[in-house]
Amino acid sequence: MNKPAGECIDEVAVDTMTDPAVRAVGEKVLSGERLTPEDGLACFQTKDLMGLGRIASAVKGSRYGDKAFFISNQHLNYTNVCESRCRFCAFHRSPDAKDAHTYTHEEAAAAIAQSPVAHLREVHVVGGCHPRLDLDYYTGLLKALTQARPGLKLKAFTAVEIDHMAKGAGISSLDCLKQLKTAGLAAMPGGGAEVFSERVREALFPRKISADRWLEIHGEAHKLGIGTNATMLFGHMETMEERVMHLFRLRKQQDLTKGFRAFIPLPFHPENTPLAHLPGPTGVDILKTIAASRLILDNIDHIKAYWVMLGLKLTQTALHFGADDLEGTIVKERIAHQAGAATAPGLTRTRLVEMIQEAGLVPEERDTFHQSIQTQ
Ligand code: V47
Repeated sequence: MNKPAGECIDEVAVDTMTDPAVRAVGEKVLSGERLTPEDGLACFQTKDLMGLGRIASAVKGSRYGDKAFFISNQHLNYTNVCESRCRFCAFHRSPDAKDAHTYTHEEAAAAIAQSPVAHLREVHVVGGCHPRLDLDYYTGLLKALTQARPGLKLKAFTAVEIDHMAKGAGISSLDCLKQLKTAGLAAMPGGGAEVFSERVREALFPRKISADRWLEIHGEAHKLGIGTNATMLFGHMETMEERVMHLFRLRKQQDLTKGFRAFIPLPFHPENTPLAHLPGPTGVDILKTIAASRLILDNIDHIKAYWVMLGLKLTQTALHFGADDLEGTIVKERIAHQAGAATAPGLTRTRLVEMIQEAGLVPEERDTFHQSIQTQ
């Protein structure tokens, strides 16, 4: 499926691009040359949004043509209790907060058994770093969910949660991943990466694992055959150089362990956080970040435009700026909504299909492993 970008991009009129740095990026992409961090920075700094978008869209087109992918899935946040207390997060609660919740296995299984999604393929399972849950809770949760709907795939637990549960159990993260895999872990989501900068970590998420540790755990998962995703939370206090560094660290990790399936840029939502005075990123910034991700991450197949955080209209636009995937039906999203996301908590499969068609593209349903599913 993956043709060299040059085969599809040759009709992109590189010589009409107004920014010489973007033109140089286009020429490199055409000739199959990898971008440098300086090229990456030029993608973020350019005023030629349309030129950048045309290159990224052509690369997407060279891989997937007119297709855009989605999945019938449900998000499940088993707990909002979290001892990390990151400053960008409106989701976490202390254990004694009135609206703190932690699902029993039975409650989690019931939520999935009663899912409104007709052909549910995947559950995306994430929570906080709860001080009192043990490893049996996590393995039991995976088993209970699998029993609730046999055949379901579980994309569960960020590297942050894996580090937390391994420490609690006094075992290595590798052993922890092995036990989770045996209990039903099929894939890992990309959350918790935030932005790979010690400066920003110290200011916003000092209790969370470092970039090195996040990458190490994903590398371990890849070696066990567990595919993972990656994210970048952007539009708060990070610099463009830090974004570029984040993307290049992911590219380097992927060269080594090859297990990242998708990258999801997450635009910062400030409401109900200690950073509520910040405006969050603009639409132009979001589109540039999607396009730059597609171009820098030449070794990660899928770029998701996460409709929950982008809004439906910008998501449709992002599909023409290098993104090829929308995430899914979701049912009830909490993390972004607590931080002010104005989208619906979930979308029907029909609405996802319509959204893609309205954008002039061809919807293709996929599974957790990005394999296409024949739709009825
Ligand atoms: O880990 C937290 C981020 C992530 C805010 O892998 C925020 O398929 C914006 O990772 N504004 C959760 N972002 C979402 C996530 C995700 C979503 C969909 C698909 C996948 C996947 C992964 O959201 C957190 C954190 O990095 N986040 N607070 C906020 N105020």
